[in-house]
Amino acid sequence: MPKAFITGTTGQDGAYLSELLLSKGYEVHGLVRDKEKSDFWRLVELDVKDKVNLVEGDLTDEERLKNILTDIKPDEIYNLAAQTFVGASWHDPVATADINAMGTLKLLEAFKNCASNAKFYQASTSEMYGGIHTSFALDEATSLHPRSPYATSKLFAHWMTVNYRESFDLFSCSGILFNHESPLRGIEFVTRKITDGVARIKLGLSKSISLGNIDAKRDWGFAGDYVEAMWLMLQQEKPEDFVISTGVTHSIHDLLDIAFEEIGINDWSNYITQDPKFMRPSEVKELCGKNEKAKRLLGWEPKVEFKELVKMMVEKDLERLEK
Ligand code: NAP
Ligand code: G4F
Repeated sequence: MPKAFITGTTGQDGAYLSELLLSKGYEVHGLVRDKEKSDFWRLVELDVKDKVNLVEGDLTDEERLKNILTDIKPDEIYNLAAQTFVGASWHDPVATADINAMGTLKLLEAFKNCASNAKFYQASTSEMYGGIHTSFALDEATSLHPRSPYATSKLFAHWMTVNYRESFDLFSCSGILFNHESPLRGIEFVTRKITDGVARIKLGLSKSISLGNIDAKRDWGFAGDYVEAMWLMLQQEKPEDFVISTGVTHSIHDLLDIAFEEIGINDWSNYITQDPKFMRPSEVKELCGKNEKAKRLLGWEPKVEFKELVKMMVEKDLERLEK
């Protein structure tokens, strides 16, 4: 039975990845910050909480990470833990860097010293591109220009993962994943904020949704498809970095159109307000990824399209609130 160690198990991707690996017969060990106080709602919704071996620890605690990897002896390590909210990273850049940059380096050290036969996956991000390019087919060779403390911390972790591969001949690779969403997405991110808000409006629980820059455009895919790509990257002979995206970009206007259509509203303008507190000091205006390498070498393709994704999220939020 192959053994996997996942950090960020309680998060959106950690939950879907746990479900996927369990279905493939893996023994899954998941890092959690507090066995008593952590919120396990995603693992509970997917009915996998009791099937994952929950291990207490923090990505910032190197000694603990070394002890865990020595005990578990995993075949695969997936580093998904992070301070993931871009907006919050301007308010707490130090904690963001401690977790995302230094935390990843500490895990790489634990991997090199205590589990060097394992394969290592790093959760890199399309935020590293910064949305500054005039061509919107961003791939593995495109230059990087992070525009937030979050993206900058992830850039460090990304290059450290490359560096451990090149310096120590370890199997370490990064997935440069574009935005991926699901009914398990955190409520602070714009997709879920909108689908939850729309469901509340439908049920009379709220009158409007307050947003920031609604002209932003993203390449949004389904998280369930993206964790499959993470696993495929670690099944390769050779460690390589891959862009994972749909190749299609949409604006927040498109997202609002589809979400409101689900509750029978065609003109959403009276239901949206804009608040400067949701605007970012430097915005990533547009992202679109070119996933040719993943298609060619991993045989990976996204299955769920944008419209289906938004509908799935609205339906689930309605179901939750009705309960
Ligand atoms: P998420 O839902 O926000 O989950 C983040 C996870 O990190 C949570 O389990 C959280 O645990 C854990 N965590 C935070 N700080 C930690 C620490 N100090 N020690 C241990 N665990 C800690 O994020 P996600 O959307 O699943 O994303 C997974 C990874 O992919 C992240 O690294 C993210 O940056 C990256 N990524 C995401 C996307 C996307 O669109 N979703 C795109 C590109 C890259 P608690 O429950 O204790 O808070
Ligand atoms: O949903 P968002 O907060 O996601 P963002 O910033 O793209 O980051 C997500 O995807 C990254 C991959 O590219 C991950 F690395 C990262 O961890 C995270 O998962 O914002 C999307 C866009 C932004 O341009 C933001 O300014 O939506 C805009 N937006 C407009 N109004 C808003 C809002 N974002 C949020 N969160 N809340 C608003 O009210």
